[in-house]
Amino acid sequence: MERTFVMIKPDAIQRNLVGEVISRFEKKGLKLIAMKMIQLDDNILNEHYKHHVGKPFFPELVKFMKSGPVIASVWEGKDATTVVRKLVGSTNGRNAESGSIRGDYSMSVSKNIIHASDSPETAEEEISRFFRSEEIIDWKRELDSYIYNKEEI
Ligand code: IDP
Ligand code: MG
Repeated sequence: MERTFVMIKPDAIQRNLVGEVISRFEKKGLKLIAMKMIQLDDNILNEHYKHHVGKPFFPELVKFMKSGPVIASVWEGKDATTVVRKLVGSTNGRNAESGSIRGDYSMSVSKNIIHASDSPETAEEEISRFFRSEEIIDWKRELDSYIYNKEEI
């Protein structure tokens, strides 16, 4: 089953939206297989946002992402990356579709609640950046037969 990486950003933690965000993934039927609260530093942010290094907003992005803890998590499901990106919505909260997490909770292009991997390849890279293999739990979910049909599992 595909795995994807999700990080709840400092703005969501400050705004008490952690439960709300996690709840959306749970209710959709994604399976939580790893989670921890961490304080990011320059090293990991330079790596995680390497495609944005040098852009005008990069220093502000790093400052924001270090302003408080984040919650890193791994979710498993069929086509998990695509499904999660859809639930998250587009980058700018003001343009994000209503019903998506950013569309419902963000007014900003930067303070946008959540990070989610943009492809299955990026997801694997991000998962190994933030989690050791023993922190990821391969547990059996009894409800799976109500969430997927036989061909989908
Ligand atoms: P994504 O989070 O939707 O994948 P990316 O383009 O990968 O968007 O950008 C990573 C993060 O950098 C965004 O979530 C946002 O916090 C920040 N960011 C992106 N574009 C801008 C911008 O134009 N101004 C300020 N911050 C930005
Ligand atoms: Mg991105």
